[in-house]
Amino acid sequence: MTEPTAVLLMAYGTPYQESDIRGYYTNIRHGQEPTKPLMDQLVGRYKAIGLPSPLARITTAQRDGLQAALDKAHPGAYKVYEGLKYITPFIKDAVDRIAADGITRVIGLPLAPQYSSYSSEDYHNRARKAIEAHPGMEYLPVRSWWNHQELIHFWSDQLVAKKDLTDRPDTKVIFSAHSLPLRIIQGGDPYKDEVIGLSNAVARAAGLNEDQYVLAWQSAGRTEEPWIGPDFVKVAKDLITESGMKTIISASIGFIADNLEICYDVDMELAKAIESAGGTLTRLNMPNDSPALIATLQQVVVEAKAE
Ligand code: FEC
Repeated sequence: MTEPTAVLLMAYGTPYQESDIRGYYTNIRHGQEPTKPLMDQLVGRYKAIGLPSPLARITTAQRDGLQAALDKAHPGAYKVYEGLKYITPFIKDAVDRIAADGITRVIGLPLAPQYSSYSSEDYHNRARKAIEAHPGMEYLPVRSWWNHQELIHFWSDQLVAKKDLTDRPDTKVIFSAHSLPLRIIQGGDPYKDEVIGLSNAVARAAGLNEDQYVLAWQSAGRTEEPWIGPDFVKVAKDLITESGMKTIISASIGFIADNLEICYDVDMELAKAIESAGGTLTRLNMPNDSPALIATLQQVVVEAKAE
């Protein structure tokens, strides 16, 4: 039997319990411990959504779903491993397990649909570094996969199902993705263009015209430097108070799972801002471990192996 190909599914990771938060946050901050106000703020956000964040369960379900789909279509050809950036099981742990299983060909697949040097390339760099300890391993990085039809239709199908609402003149769809420090984009990073590409593709597939949607940015970090804007909370408030909108449909197309940024930043912060401005929020479901997301990942893997 030929050797299977490893699929290294790489995700952000999330603290499993309150005592994990400091270490996790320190890892995100490149080894710099958070100050007490920053810690209090983050602990408060996690407590508000309830620990652990659903992200932990969903990442594992995505791994299991992808493994099952690949087993069905290509029995014995792929073995899927989960490796996280900021908490266990780390990307390095997954690479060590791949090596222990005697597999030498690794497809690196970040669970972030759009490429950015901050997220995607950092996943790949961590994987490449871990692989250096295992001579003879071949690494096949997946750059980005936002333009897969299954993913586009996952989002557009939900908008089509809400056509009665989207067609109303007082409804606006806000597509959003995680903001990034402006310096990353000014350095030539394609992230912003890929997010714009996905929002336009979803809008087109849903039959929306340009007046029916806007793109905004969410969840900017707590740092001094400027981040990509406009922020989706301000955009939503302005749409209601200045443009007469009554319903905001939020589609966080930059993410693929219910996580802190969805359960807190959208479901609590954005919802509260919209409500206090006198409007109503409708939030589209996230891909999570849906058949559409699993089919997308499966196709990405098969294409990566064929390249
Ligand atoms: O626990 C959970 O459910 C949430 C996990 C989580 C995901 C996530 C995704 C992305 N982030 C991206 C960029 C940045 C930049 C900074 C930053 C900071 C944080 C903090 C937490 C956090 N992120 Fe995150 N992000 C998640 C969680 N993120 C917690 C620290 C507190 C805060 O600032 O809110 C700023 C730090 C730095 O300068 O390095 C930048 C991007 C994504 C989407 C792509 C991906 O998933 O890799 C981009 C999920």
